[in-house]
Amino acid sequence: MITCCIFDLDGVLVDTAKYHYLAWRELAQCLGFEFTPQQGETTKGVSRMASLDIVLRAGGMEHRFTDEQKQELAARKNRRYLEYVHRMTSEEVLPGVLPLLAGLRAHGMKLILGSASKNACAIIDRCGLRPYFDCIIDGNQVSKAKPDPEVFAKGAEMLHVPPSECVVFEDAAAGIEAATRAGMRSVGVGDNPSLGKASLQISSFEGFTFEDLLSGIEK
Ligand code: B16
Ligand code: MG
Repeated sequence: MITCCIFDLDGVLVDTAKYHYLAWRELAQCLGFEFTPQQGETTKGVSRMASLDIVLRAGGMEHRFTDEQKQELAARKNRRYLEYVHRMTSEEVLPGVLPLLAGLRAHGMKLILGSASKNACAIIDRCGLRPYFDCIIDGNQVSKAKPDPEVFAKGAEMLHVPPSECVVFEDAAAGIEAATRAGMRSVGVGDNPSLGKASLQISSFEGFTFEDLLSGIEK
């Protein structure tokens, strides 16, 4: 039985990956090197400081900065990223998301947002998504990044739902692993072969309904 759906944010409900990438690329350019779209892919679902390490490694600068300087670089990237976020609107909610969230609520599902992002609240407010969620767990409330199950386990605990009744929607392999380690089923969203370990994989939410979810994960 499924009573609770947990949604990752970036790459599942909205496409903020493009803004993360632009902000990281601008930081890299300021430091004097290029950060390619392929390298940007590897920051998806990864925490801010771990993403900074990926960027610095791409420029051969992983040992150049003190921890304090790295905090300042991450803060600089985040200020730039927030300039993009503050221009977001509900137009940027990905296709099929709103009908699915409304359908899940109509069937009495509890809905949780489970994101690694410390900016998750700003994003869902900008995009009008906050009213759909019973509980929000973001990067400010967890100490261990995915694939650690903390973010999903904490959400289920807050709503007193057993993990076996939860299904997690994720676009990153680390998120699918986190769901499995939390004892939850998962839906991989997107065509990336790295999502193959999910209980069900779908290309997008377009046309995807509560009934499709039930039949897909019970297989
Ligand atoms: P912030 P998710 C993740 O969000 C993003 O996928 C990842 O690219 C980003 O580095 C991370 O949040 C931290 O974001 O810098 O805003 O705290 O996919 O878990 O919703
Ligand atoms: Mg994601």
